[in-house]
Amino acid sequence: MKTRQVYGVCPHDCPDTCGFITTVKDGRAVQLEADSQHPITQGWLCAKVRPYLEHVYHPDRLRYPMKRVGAKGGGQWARLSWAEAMGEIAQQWQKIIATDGASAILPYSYSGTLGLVQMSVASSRFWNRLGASQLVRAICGSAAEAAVEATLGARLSPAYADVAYSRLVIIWGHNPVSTAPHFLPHLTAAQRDGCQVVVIDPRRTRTARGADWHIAPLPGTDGALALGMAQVIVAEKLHQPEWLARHAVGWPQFQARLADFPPSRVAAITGLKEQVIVDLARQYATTSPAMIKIADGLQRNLHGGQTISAICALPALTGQYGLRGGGLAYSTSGYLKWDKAALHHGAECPPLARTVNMNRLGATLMGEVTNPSIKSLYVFGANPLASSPNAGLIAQGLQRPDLFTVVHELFLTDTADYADIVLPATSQLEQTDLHKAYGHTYLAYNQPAIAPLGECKSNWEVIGLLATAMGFDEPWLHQTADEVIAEILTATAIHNSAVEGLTLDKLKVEGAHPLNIVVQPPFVDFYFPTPSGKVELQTFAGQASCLSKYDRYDRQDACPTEASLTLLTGAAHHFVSSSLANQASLLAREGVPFIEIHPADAASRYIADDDTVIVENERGACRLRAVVTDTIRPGVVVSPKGRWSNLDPFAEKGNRRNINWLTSDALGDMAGQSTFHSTQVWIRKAI
Ligand SMILES: Nc1nc2c(c(=O)[nH]1)N[C@H]1C(S)=C(S)[C@@H](COP(=O)(O)OP(=O)(O)OC[C@H]3O[C@@H](n4cnc5c(=O)[nH]c(N)nc54)[C@H](O)[C@@H]3O)O[C@H]1N2
Ligand SMILES: Nc1nc2c(c(=O)[nH]1)N[C@H]1C(S)=C(S)[C@@H](COP(=O)(O)OP(=O)(O)OC[C@H]3O[C@@H](n4cnc5c(=O)[nH]c(N)nc54)[C@H](O)[C@@H]3O)O[C@H]1N2
Ligand code: SF4
Ligand SMILES: [Mo]
Repeated sequence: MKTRQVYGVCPHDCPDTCGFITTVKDGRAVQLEADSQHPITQGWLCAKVRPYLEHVYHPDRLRYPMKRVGAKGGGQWARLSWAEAMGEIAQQWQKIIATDGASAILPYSYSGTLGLVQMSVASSRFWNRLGASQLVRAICGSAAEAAVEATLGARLSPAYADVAYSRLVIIWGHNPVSTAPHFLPHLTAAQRDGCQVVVIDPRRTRTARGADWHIAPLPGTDGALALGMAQVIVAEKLHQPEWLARHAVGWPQFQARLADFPPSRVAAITGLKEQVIVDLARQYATTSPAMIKIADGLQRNLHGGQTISAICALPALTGQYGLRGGGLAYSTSGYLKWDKAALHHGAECPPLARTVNMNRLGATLMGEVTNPSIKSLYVFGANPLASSPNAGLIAQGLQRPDLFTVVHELFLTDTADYADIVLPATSQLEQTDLHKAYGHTYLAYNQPAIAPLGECKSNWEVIGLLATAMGFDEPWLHQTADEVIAEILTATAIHNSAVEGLTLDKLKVEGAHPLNIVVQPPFVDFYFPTPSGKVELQTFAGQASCLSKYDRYDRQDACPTEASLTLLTGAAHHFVSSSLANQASLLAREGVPFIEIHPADAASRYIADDDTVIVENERGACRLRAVVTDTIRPGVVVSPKGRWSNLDPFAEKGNRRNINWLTSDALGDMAGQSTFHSTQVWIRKAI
């Protein structure tokens, strides 16, 4: 018997990007364990990924290409060879290109894997060469990314371990116990050493349960809360005018805005007591180092951009940027930007085609996008019918008889159900990739541990086949994954010292490798890579910012009307978006799809714990199990994202839905941001 151990990387959309080691016996993966040497993973994996082999060897894995027979969504399939599948796709696309042009083809991909090859390169090169519509990738954190980059110049973030220096941590609209678990040991150690932890979240999350102080504002009002804090800090002269004069621009304009945000008004907007706003402002301004830690759930609303830009101003006000244990912790993505020319080969492609915002998929398919309208959709590494907003409209779009849909997937997901052709995808154990992280600064190579199951192929292999089928012979569409990695590493090293010396050969040798980062903690040299070299508290060209008028805070979408409730749909503890949400052991732990409701809101609707309820609004309706709990503030209901409607236990009631049948597909105030959390719903007991 031959046994070997193979280093791999968790591909999921999670800032921790853990290292794991797979034991392979006679070609079969028999054990998957955390890499005990990985500085972030530290020998343990989260509850979601511990049973990863159940995911890899799930009996429902797709193993060969298939073609729809019968009606769309009818569940009838016929097996195809890869050659037949490619032939059919190329034939359909040639026809579409001849009549409508290549921009009638829309590739839709997102976060199934975060790898350099299987995500970034597979979603750009070929599609640019084809001239397909460009997908605006704004479903997750585009407003925060834009606001942080405009204010600070780059997404740079302290190491998890730096929290050991913090005396105060404000975890703002972020739930790291579920969504960044390897931050937690550092946080609890700091807390044991006397660091105060404040969590700001409309619900008492797993993270809030461990905090010293939990503050629960109305959703979507955090920008006003930040400006209210700033108003108190300045009124009480707790700010750092010299720091601001030296290291910030836009301070006079920012200060002028604060007159609109006295605690009395902010209390009315946020639903918090005035004293809470004043106390929080004082504690923040008088404790140092003080870290504000955010992620993306906080900004998935109509004013996400304004919110994050107001929050980014606070560490400038108090001179916290550049202090170890202070400043803003958001994302480490800015330490390593891959060389764009090597990534995309854009200069060798036709001019980029028009853009389509992924949050508007349903509307796009149903007529919002014309000249040409979308005639073919190619989905990979994404499950839009389960994970994208206003899913009912997406379902309608996917049923259009004139839409040719191809889905490259590991499973027959909600989206794959409506495909014309389904292609089987490899799991992370069956493919090669390179992973940087957005929560830390280690780079790691994912070795394939086992041969592809059945006829499964990786995203990049399929791109090569599609390129051949379409007659594209550019060598950069036909490299191996290793060749892609080597090319991009070499090109990037020329202008980014972070990867200096990190060659493919070196990366292939066991585990994670640290990037060469000289400026730590971020901004310790007070250089901010903005146009001015300073923190920019400005109105960003044509976009919302902390200097915009907060007219929208005047109680529109943020606050429920008397009968409606604001719906929050953040991360489920046991899934990553809809990935893994078909795995029996994880489904058992997460339970029947549920919605949490405050006892007062439940009582006034005659809803008892465990009742089946109908949640509805103008976009759609969905059946869920009610969980009556005081862990959320009145006026707000919570139902975690990720459920597959094709596994809906209420399906026999004609449901076959998930919560995204109700969520908003409006765009936010910055960077085309999704607005899942700007959703109002009504709830009644199902009879
Ligand atoms: N277990 C698990 N981990 C995940 C994921 C998952 O699905 N499951 N998803 C991954 C992905 S794709 C991402 S982007 C990250 C997201 O990571 P997080 O941002 O930490 O996760 P979310 O649950 O989306 O949002 C965090 C919190 O924001 C709160 N919130 C929502 N609106 C508001 C608001 O207006 N104000 C305030 N103060 N709080 C608000 C929600 O109640 C929620 O508890 O997590 C990643 N990790
Ligand atoms: N209601 C609500 N919905 C949300 C959110 C919310 O807060 N509320 N959050 C949003 C956020 S933050 C995000 S990031 C999105 C995520 O949305 P998506 O990016 O659509 O992520 P998933 O739903 O996990 O679907 C990923 C799919 O990729 C497949 N996959 C995995 N690896 C591979 C691979 O190597 N190749 C191929 N071809 N397929 C692969 C998986 O099987 C899975 O079906 O969801 C969003 N949805
Ligand atoms: S989901 Fe996150 S915490 Fe879990 S194994 Fe993957 S990277 Fe680590
Ligand atoms: Mo996300």
